Amino acid sequence: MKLYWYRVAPNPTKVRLYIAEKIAGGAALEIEGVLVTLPKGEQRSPEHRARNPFETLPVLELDDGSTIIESLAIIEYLEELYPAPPLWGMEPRTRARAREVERIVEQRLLNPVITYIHATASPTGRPPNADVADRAAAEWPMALLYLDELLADERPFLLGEAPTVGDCTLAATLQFARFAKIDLLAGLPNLARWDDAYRARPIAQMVLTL
Ligand SMILES: N[C@@H](CCC(=O)N[C@@H](CS)C(=O)NCC(=O)O)C(=O)O
Repeated sequence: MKLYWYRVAPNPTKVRLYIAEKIAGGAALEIEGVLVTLPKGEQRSPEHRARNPFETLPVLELDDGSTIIESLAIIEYLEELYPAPPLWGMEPRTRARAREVERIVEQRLLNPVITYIHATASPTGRPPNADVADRAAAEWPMALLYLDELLADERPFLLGEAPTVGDCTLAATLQFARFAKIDLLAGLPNLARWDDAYRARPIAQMVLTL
């Protein structure tokens, strides 16, 4: 299998963190990484469009040449192939909670952060739009407060003692915010502690560069 990715871009980073967590937990995942340089527009090349008509990353290419073009679908596919260690948890209720928290991180935090960054100083050259940026920035404080409260009992990961996919999505989001010099963590001590601890882990350091 091949994973097409670019550094710091949050959706590929989420998948790369997921893969790193799985390998660290003993999964025999063998995936070759292939860089697609987003600022140069390589995602719009005919080769990449053949992999993914939406011109985005990540893309997982299987050995038969077919592709999976949504980050969460890639994660679900790999999780079914390599169930151990379980990155959604073990029990149905835990798995539902892990999926719920991951959706909150992606939809209420990552997506507005991406929208804001592309509407202010887009790394891939999209035009600025102050109204879009303002609306996006109004969306994320509630998610940040929710996560800060979730982490108030000093648990090491969002769901407790072991990482789940939401931790990968959150770390990818906070790295992208750092790249754009947006301080999301002011006044959120629990989230700031989670961020420091997550980034200090060797697994995270294999993937995160900021
Ligand atoms: N819903 C998709 C979103 C993919 C996406 O938008 N990826 C960004 C990088 S984080 C991208 O490739 N953008 C290309 C561009 O801006 O031209 C997923 O979760 O995989």
